[in-house]
Amino acid sequence: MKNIDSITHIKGESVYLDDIPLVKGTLFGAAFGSPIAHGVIRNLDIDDALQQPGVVKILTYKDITGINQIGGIVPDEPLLAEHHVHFIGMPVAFVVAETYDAARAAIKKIKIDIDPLPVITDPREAKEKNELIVPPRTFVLGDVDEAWSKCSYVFEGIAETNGQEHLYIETQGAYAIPQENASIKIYSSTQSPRATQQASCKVTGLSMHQVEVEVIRLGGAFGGKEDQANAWAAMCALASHLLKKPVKYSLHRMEDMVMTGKRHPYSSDFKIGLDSDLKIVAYEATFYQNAGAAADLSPAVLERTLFHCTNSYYIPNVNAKAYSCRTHLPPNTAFRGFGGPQGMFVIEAAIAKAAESLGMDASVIQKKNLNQTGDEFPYGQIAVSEAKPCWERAERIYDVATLRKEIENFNAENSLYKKGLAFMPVCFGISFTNTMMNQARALVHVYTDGSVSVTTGAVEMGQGVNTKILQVAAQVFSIQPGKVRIQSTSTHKIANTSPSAASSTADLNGIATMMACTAIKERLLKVASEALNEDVSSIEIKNEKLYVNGVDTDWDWQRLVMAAFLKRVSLSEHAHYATPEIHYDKLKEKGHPFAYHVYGTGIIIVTVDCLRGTYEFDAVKVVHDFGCSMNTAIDLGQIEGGIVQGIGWMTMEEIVYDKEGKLRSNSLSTYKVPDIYSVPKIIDIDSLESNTDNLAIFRSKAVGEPPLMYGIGAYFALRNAIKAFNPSAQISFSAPMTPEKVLLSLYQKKGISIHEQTIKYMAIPS
Ligand code: LUZ
Ligand code: MOS
Repeated sequence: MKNIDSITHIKGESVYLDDIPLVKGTLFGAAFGSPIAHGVIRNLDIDDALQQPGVVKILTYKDITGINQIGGIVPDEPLLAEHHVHFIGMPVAFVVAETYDAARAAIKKIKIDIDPLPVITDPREAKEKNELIVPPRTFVLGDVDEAWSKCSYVFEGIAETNGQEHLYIETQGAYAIPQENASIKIYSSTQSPRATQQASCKVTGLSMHQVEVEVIRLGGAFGGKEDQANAWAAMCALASHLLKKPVKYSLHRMEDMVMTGKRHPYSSDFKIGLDSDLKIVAYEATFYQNAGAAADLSPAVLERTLFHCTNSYYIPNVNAKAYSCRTHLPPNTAFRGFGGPQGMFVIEAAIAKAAESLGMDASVIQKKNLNQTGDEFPYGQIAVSEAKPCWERAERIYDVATLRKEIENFNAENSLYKKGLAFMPVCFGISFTNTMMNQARALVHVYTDGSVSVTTGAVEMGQGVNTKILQVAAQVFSIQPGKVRIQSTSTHKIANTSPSAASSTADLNGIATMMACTAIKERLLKVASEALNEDVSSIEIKNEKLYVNGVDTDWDWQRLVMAAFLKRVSLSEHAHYATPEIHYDKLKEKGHPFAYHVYGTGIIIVTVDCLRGTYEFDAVKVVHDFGCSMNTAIDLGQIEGGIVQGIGWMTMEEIVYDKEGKLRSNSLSTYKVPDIYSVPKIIDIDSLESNTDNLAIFRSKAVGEPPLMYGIGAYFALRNAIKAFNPSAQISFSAPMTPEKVLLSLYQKKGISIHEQTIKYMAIPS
């Protein structure tokens, strides 16, 4: 089935925040952000700005009617700065005017005096100064200290990954409209209507039943709107509450890039030990997460780094420690993979280091250590499925032996172009790591004309979740998809939702929908059974027709629904689903946090232009564990998009903050994202069908985040191509591998670091 949004998308009729018709009298807001990364506010002068034409009001923390706090996990984030500022772009004031132009012009007239304080941008420096967001976490399996002595080889190193801008096409924004009796309706581009509602309530002092957050759909989110959609909604809510006027704020792209957090950069230490058979015996890792200036979701992201620190491998002795380090950057936040990719990069770097030191291809070590059913993850969960089937199938169907020969021949024949290949296995745990969040609700109404309305907590953000939920309802009732409509997501209809995140939205909300539809169907069948005087078990609905013992009746769906209504049988149901079996003990750091794992193996092939340092990806060939896909078009789209986004993170996307904490890559002219030309020429996706994991909706495994991590292979494919040109290159494990870094590595001389060489090349003769 096609994505139900495809027609309106193509016609430009899909409704995003900026397509919602404006209510008369709507005012427009814009936030004034701190120009300095760290300091004490001495004076804020808004008098001049207030005099600007069209300006209605300028809100500061003093205007807050509730509490000045929007921190989700840790209460460390004021909506508007009071005395301290902690990052450039930290909102200090909210200008409300008759137009955006007027609001933004007034911002330029605000004067602020700040006594600067020292700025930290490096997580290791923050750790040294004991600037931690939360206490560190440590995952332990076996005993590494004892294991080192059993290792034939031990390697150590450092691995670093930079951040990543979400670059959702629709920027952050919200529109608050006052309702009668001091209540407010907010349209928001949020992944988490409940969190947006809660933050708006805290700041205004209103109760949750007075504030409705409604979401029609988002123009992308990727985690960037899991927590960071709240501030703008709270500002609009506060202004509309005070002024009794509708207030809207859609961020300008450059405001969005400066003021919001991104994927967390990490700097990590690793130590890996192997026996003579190349089995990984021990692995030690220390992760320094660059959390930015406030907690946001960092503690949860940190946890997922640890959960995924051994990726697809079984390692009997593990000690992994993670620090969430407070720096003076915008609070970093959720981003597809949620810390998992950062953890996986480090184990892949450790394996690559071992392989390069031992003079072999990393895939030899990777393959030998893939986990198997029955193996224990460092957090205590026992694997019920395994990594090998995807890997072996990929080797076979993509004929890797021949691919390698072709690459060898190509590299022998070409001196200025070199190819590299890397394997990237992925194992990703599905469920919010915070067990409490794994719950969802669905509200289903069957109307008397036979049409069906479904409302859940799921937010459609381009991932196709509404299509999948529609399929669930159509399938359970056995009616045409056209009879089902998925309604917008609203906190008044479905309360206390978890964010649409963690790849779990279709599972959680889909199963709740299945439960609600099943309950209604059971009542309908009972009505039919009484009317036809047949046993319930003999009756079934198929394609909108009623069958008794497989024989057609003259009853159709429509008649059945009406019969139930006339008998005063409820045609509505509100169902609640909570993932069974999962639990986690944070004190012991052991449990069974995931409903299941998604596996896959990607093979990435790159060609490097050794004169220019530029590169193209020839192919990404994947075997992905779909379980049993509900919608192949949508799932393939998720995988293709994830791969390209992962490659972007690993190669060209380079976030640059200077020492003062100022974002230098603050627009699309200085921050390069993959375009259509950087998409691999071939993306082959083969599906491995598995059926061991029945906690997925209709056994269709989650597909949102896992494929991003195939992109990590891009980094290692590039290393291999560089080594084919310059075997002595000492390349640090530092992503992204931009063309500049590739070029420097290609021509790196023995014993000279890239850094020294850059200085040499860039030295201007005096
Ligand atoms: N969000 C969250 C997530 O709050 N908890 C998670 O475990 C998670 N995992 C992936 C993406 N978002
Ligand atoms: Mo996410 S990183 O699933 O919001």
